[in-house]
Amino acid sequence: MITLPRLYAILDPSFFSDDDALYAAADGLVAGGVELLQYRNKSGDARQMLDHALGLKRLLPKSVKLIMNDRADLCLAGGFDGVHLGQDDLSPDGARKIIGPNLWMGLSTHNPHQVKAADQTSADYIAIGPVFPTGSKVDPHEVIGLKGVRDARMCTGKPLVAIGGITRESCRGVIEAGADSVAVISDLIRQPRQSAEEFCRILE
Ligand code: TZP
Ligand code: MG
Repeated sequence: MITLPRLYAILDPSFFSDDDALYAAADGLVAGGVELLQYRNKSGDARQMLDHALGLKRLLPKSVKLIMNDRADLCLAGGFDGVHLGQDDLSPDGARKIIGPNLWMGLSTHNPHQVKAADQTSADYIAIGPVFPTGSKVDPHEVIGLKGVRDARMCTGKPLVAIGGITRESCRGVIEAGADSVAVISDLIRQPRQSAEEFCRILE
């Protein structure tokens, strides 16, 4: 079983003005203590995604685990450490055929039924959310609240990542509800290094 750090940072290029700002944010996050970073790009094409992936890989220390959202092929091409799949992406079995037995695979879920199903797959961790309202996802699922995190915890022994609207203020309660890790986009954007440091301090 894998062990996840408490903070799982997600970097989405649509929140940054250009590539320099994206890489500066990545650098700041890692300086602030981030050890697990997902690259999530919902609007760029595959070529831009691979460019960013290779850029991040070159820039960041080897100790930082890099996860590619949605795309098992770009996970491999970018030399990433794992892939994160949604319910409408390649199936866990399909993605596993591409990435092999050793790279990490995460699976997004939104209710107990999906958590139980994900628990039966080769996913290394399960994400649950949105815990709170979020502005970072187009057409988000229904908010599940801390009760949704507690319910998900009852359905799996795999590492559980909570996502959606989680802030420095709310993160402690999310871990206390049973999550192993919190995935965050918005509350890391404005001051990546300082925010990451604060998350890490609060969650240590
Ligand atoms: N999946 C569920 S909520 C969400 C994703 C990708 C967005 C999380 O971003 P934020 O800004 O931390 O709410
Ligand atoms: Mg996806």
